[in-house]
Amino acid sequence: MTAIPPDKGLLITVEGVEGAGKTTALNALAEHLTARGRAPLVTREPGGTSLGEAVRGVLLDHSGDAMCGEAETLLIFAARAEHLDKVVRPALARGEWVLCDRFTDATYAYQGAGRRLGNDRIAVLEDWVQGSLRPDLTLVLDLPVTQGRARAGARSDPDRFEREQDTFFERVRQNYLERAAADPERMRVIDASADAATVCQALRAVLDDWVKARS
Ligand code: T5A
Repeated sequence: MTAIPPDKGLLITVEGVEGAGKTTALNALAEHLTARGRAPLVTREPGGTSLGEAVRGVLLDHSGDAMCGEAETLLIFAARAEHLDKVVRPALARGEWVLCDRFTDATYAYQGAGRRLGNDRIAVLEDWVQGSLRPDLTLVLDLPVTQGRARAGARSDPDRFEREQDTFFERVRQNYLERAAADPERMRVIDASADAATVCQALRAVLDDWVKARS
């Protein structure tokens, strides 16, 4: 295991099905890192730039015609290319730690598995848009689909993804778990079914252990 040089930028991503508690987790992790003198740049996908936020609006909007999976995937990678160019790569080059709410593992899970486009086509776009850039650490918040949907379901107007069937989200969840099992060094699965305080405590512990192992 290679030690992290003190001035190295790091990309840490948080993933999970709908209502897994990513936003809650990100806030807790940002606070935790800030208290340790490592205030991260917090951002999200799709989004993080003006173009990315506009694309996010298109992706989440449920009022238009149904969008095909290929168009959806290309829009996500267009937003990602802009995000990497304008926000993520410059921050990493400055030696900052970037905490990102979803990244390409979400594309494998939602478009590759959920939309059934398969991993291979996502991998081609990942290589093209990202080159060799991959997250250093990915925290996957895992919980049963029905529990996550119950948490997110309090919203009055579900977005285009939230309108999908449970079977779609089961494929999403399965893909996250399979990818994490195949890459345990980078991807850590956290049981997100407990109360928020317990989940945040578990996340802080995983992050601290991960950093400590590389110091
Ligand atoms: N997408 C994204 C793709 O399809 N492909 C991609 O490549 C990418 C990058 C938007 C959508 O984009 C899709 C996937 C998404 O559908 P998003 O905004 O990250 O992405 O998606 P959401 O999952 O919809 O984000 P949410 O804000 O709904 O969920 P969070 O952030 O996981 O959950 P959070 O923290 O807002 O919590 C939800 C509710 O649960 C409570 C919170 O207080 C809140 O009310 N809560 C808990 N309750 C009990 N116990 C806990 N442990 C709790 N943690 C949080």
